[in-house]
Amino acid sequence: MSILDVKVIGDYIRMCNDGWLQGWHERNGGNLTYRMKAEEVAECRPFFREPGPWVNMGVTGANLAGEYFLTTGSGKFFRNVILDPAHSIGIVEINDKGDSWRIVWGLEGGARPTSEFPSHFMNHSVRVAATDGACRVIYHAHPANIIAMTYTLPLTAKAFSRALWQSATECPVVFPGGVGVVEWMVPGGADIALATSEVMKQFDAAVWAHHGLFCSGPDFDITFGLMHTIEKAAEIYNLVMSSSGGRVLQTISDANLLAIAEEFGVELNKDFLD
Ligand code: 2HA
Ligand code: ZN
Repeated sequence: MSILDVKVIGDYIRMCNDGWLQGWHERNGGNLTYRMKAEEVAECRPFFREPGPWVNMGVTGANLAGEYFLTTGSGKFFRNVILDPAHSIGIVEINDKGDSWRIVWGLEGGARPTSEFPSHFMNHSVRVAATDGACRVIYHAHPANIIAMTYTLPLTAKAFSRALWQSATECPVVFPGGVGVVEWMVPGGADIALATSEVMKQFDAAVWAHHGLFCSGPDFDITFGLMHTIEKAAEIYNLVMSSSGGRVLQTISDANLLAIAEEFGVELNKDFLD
């Protein structure tokens, strides 16, 4: 028995590899964090090592004190996670103030949690609050089509939510609240972490202009599915715009969107209807 036989570790590694296979993780692009359940921590604890030192994050999430997170490593390649988990990913414990982490498993050879750990951590903090504790996964990737859209559309939640909803009929069902947008910022620090977490108070997905996408959810399937659905819609949007030169003959109307929401019993964000 090894920690790699624990189900949640296998599921996490599978999600990393699925993202790699989608082409969303060139080089060291993207990062994935998962807030572990108490029983999952208990299953993994026999494999923990002497914890490393506490490292301050520059941000605080008091509601995450004492939690354990699975995280990808800074500078690590998603492509290598499946081959070498112990060097590519790890488990960190959060201190009782909710402002520092320490490594208890993995990230071997002096590795550290993802450079975007502050953004992930703040997003976890606001999504846990917004979902009554249901949110466990924060996923950041670099899918080409959603990034491309940030060059051609106004950087507003309304513009992106409408364009994506109208690009595929399933979209208003999968993300009826729409998606948020964060203007271009330097990645990796506390500023972009705070700006993104403001957006994530309202949305379960946030576009980072000219960079990528953050998605959140209660489990790996739902969160990966949200990333996949948004990127597929973005691909359709770009195909339509590039093949038509912007001369769209017909689209999914606001009345159509409302009809979908009614049929599927979801609450569409009315702020984004005309
Ligand atoms: O880890 O994706 O945003 C590389 C990144 C930073
Ligand atoms: Zn990134």
